[in-house]
This record gives sequence, C-alpha cells and structure tokens, in this order.
Amino acid sequence: MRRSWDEIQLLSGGRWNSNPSLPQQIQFWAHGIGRTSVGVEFRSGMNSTYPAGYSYTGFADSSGLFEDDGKGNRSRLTDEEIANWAADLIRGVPQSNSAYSATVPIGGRSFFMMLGLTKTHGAMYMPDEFIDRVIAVNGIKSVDDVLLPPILAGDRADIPSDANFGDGRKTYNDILAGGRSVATIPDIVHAGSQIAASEDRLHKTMVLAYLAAVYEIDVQIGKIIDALDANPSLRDNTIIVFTSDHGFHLGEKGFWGKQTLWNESTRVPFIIVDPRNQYAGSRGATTNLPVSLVDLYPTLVELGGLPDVPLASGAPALDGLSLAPVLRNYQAPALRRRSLAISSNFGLISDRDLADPSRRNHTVRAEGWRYTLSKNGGEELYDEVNDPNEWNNLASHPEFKWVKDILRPILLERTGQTK
Ligand SMILES: [Ca+2]
Repeated sequence: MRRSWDEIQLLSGGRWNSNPSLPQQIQFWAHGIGRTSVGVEFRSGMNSTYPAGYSYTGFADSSGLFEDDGKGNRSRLTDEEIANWAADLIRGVPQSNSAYSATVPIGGRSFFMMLGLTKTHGAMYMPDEFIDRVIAVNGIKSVDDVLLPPILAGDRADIPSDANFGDGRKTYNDILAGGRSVATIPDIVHAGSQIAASEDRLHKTMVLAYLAAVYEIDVQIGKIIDALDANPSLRDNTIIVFTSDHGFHLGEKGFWGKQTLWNESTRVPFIIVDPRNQYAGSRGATTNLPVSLVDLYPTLVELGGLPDVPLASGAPALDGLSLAPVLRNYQAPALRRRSLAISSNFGLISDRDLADPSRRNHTVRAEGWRYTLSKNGGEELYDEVNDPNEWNNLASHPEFKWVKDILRPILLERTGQTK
C-alpha cells in the first residue's frame, strides 16, 4: 500500500478530519504573506484543523448564517468577510485595523494564499438578493419553474444493499435550521436521505436555494479576481486554483447531500489558471481526463518552479500527478493512461468502522468507467460514456468483466481494501 502526503487523510488512524500539514515546499512559497513566525494565515469559514505553528484566524461562524433587521440591513456573510479580506490584501490595502488580524500587504515576492469559502455548505439560508438574482437571471416566475436534475425511478434497485451513500440526515437538519425556504418542510427529514416524488415543490425550493448559494460564491470570487486584475504586478503571474472538497447530490438517485461514491458527490469544480501559460489552445478548455485533488500539490510545485518534492528516506512516491501537462495541452496524451481518481467513504453512519481503512467503500474513476467496491464486497460498474447518469450497474454483466479485471486490482492495491 502506498502512503503519501496526499493520502494521509484517507489512511491514517481512521480519522477523516486529520488534514495533513502543509508540505514544506508550499510553506516556503507561502513565506511573506502573513504575520506569524511561519508566515501564512489560514482564513476559512470552516472550523478545520491547521498545521502546527500556523495561525488560524478564521471566522467562528461556520454555518454561513447572518443577521437581518428586516429593513435592508444585514450582517456580512462569512464568505463576504473572507473575500473582502483577500481583495484588500491583493490591492495592497494595509490590514492593521482589520477586525480579524493585522497582515502585511502582499507584493514584491512570491506568496501563497489559501481561502476557504463556506457555501455551498448548508445551511441553505441565503440573503434575498442572491435568490432574487438567480430568479431574475433564469427568468423564473415561481419556484415551480426550477428545473430538477434527471432522476430515474427505482435507480437504486440495481446496486448492492450495502452501497454506497453516506448518511445525509445532518444536511437536512442544516437546511431546517436555516429557515427561509423550507420553514414548512414536510416529511423529508423523516425520510432520511430520500426525496419522495410528492415533494417536488420542496425539492425545487431546495435546488433554488442551492443555486443562490452557488451565485453567492461566484460573487465573492469575482471580487477577488477583480482585485487581481487591478494589480499589474500580480495579474499576469498569479496562478489561481478553484476547487472544492466534494460535489453534491441535488436529488439524483433520490439523494440530497454528499459522501456518496457517484459522480454527483465525487466530482468537484477544478479550475486552474496560469496566466503565464503560452499554450493558448488550452486556455478555457476542459478535459475529460480523470483528475484528483491529490494532483494539486505536485501541480503547484511544478507550476511554481519549486524543487522536486522531498520525501523522507524510504517513503513512497506521491500518488498525485502534476497536471501541468494538461495546461500545456489539454488533451495531455502522456497522462491519459495513468490518470485515475479514487474516492472513499464510510457508508451509512450506523455501519461505520472508523478504525479500519479497509472497511470502507471505495471507487475508482478511470476514463470512461467507474468501478466501486463496497466494504462488504458489493460491486458497481458504470459506463460513463453511454450512461453518464450512472443509472445502469453493469457489475454483474459478463461482457464487461474485462473492465473489472483492470480496475479492481488497482482499487485493491491503492486503498488496502481486501474483499
Ligand atoms: Ca441504477
């Protein structure tokens, strides 16, 4: 089994929130932005762990809630605080009077800034202006006009009983706590993670709130990008990465939430912008290459021109692959045969075994296929080209055994799964 910086969260100690320390390479890069002895601040709306020796100055409210006096005055969202802080720093505005911390304006040397925005995390409780904007832009007259994602009745009939989703009830509770659009929520909470067809209107309301949260994020990112564009010394040489830690079901497979091993949950936004990139053919392009968040670190090391990743004596190589070749040529022929994305979850909360990494559900996404193996040996196989909704589980079809024969050993080797 290979273990590396980027798989620590998956494999060490059975703890799923043990984020690894920022690698030394990036620490070096980060020098100069902050005011601590190490030199970086983490600004996040989430109460996450952070490397020893770093200052965490995130905002205490991880819920994203806000106060509104009903007269057009509201407190700023966590995301707005973070984006404003970042934009000011990029503009060179001195931060000594900041309510949160004093920081040194960046400029004149390399820097690494990591910003964690809270939305689209629950609660799905958004200021009216964001909801109203989504309604206006999409020409929606009422919540009944909201489009729902494609959902196949009985979709889960062909998957193993022990697969594949996490426990979604907390998400519903978050929504409940949020108020606004779901104040009159019916039985959906009691239905656990399932969305019943009769609850169409509630479902559409939830999707609308989610879209408003997406729009809110878009606004904050716009502020940061505008600040970068206005700073000539940073605009043309600052690498931007936008990503997330997971995707989200908006009802697909009867599920609202995260922590499944299907596309809706395992896929993340993943945008890399390197304004120095001279290969214009890749600019704005997208690729179907399966990539993974473990690729981010080697990618940043290469794009930043940092020395190769130092590994302790006897340590295995990193699992991630630098995606710099994709920026140079988005078809990245050299990467195609090697790139895989592996995701894991614990399954239902009542059936979790946090002490044993081999007792989790794992999935591997290769180009064109997904193969999933549950901790009890249940299998799923999807043809991602002809069945992008992952509706037809092909794991028991003899004609696709050849796919399993390729992907199953890879999944076993990379995850320590034994069944
Ligand atoms: Ca199905």
